[in-house]
Amino acid sequence: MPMADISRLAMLVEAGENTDAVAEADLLISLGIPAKTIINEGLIPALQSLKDKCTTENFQLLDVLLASRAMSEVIDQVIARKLEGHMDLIANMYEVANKSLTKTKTLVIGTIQGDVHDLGKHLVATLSRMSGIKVINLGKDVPPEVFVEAAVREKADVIGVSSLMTVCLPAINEIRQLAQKKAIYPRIVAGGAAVQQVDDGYLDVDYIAFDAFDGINYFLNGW
Ligand code: B12
Repeated sequence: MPMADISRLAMLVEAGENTDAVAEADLLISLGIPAKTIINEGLIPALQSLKDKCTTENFQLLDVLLASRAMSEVIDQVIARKLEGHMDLIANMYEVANKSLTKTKTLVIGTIQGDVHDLGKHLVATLSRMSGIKVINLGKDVPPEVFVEAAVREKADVIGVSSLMTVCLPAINEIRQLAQKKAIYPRIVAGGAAVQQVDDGYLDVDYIAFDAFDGINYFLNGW
């Protein structure tokens, strides 16, 4: 096997080589490369490089789905498995003390209605769970009222909503009003590429997370 290297991991994920990508990530983690580096420098750039294969005019579905599978497998089989229970390594990802991870908060998370992109949301859900947060993952294409029903049922402290599709942004805006009608006042945090282009007032959310780590920092320490 050649020397482990983050750019090789990115290349393998981009090419959809799931088994080799898992092996490469496994090697990187056993060499002590932080999970945050593997995610930010290996996985995210690999998916971003596929953006031209994922437009309305040019949609190379198989390539994008294979890369998506490779990324999910690295998250589930390497990041989640190897870091589980290693609270010092997990705390390092957010630059917080270990004890911040023992606060119990409940997060209801999903991808907004109309949008089926769920890799980013899955990553946030996985890392949040590993960080001691109770996570209720509603999946993708979730209507605003379903976020609110789950938040009522679970007494959620925070609703996390993901959107990569600009056309789906208006539905995020409905969550707060629906929550207030049920007399609940959770924090609402949005993430995903589409929400970066607007402000928190437009979406009526408390916080727009720059990435998964920024969002989880907010869940742990934001209020
Ligand atoms: C993979 C992918 C797909 C896959 C998704 C597979 C899956 N299981 O998720 C498939 C093939 C299904 C797909 C379909 C489509 N896609 Co697509 N897709 C992508 C692609 C290439 C990568 C997205 C990705 O997963 N990145 C990796 C993850 C980990 O990153 P992320 O989601 O940004 O998440 C990070 C942060 O944003 C944050 N985060 C995300 N959510 C949340 C939530 C919270 C609460 C927090 C705190 C943080 C957080 O955490 C993550 C880690 O830091 C992007 C290109 C891009 N630049 O993003 C296009 C892209 C999102 N797709 C696009 C399009 C147009 C489509 C289609 C309409 C294509 C078509 N012809 O039908 C369909 C949409 C169908 C629908 N109704 O949703 C456009 C959207 C354009 C727009 N602005 O609206 C993009 C931007 C590509 C482009 N053309 O530029 N797609």
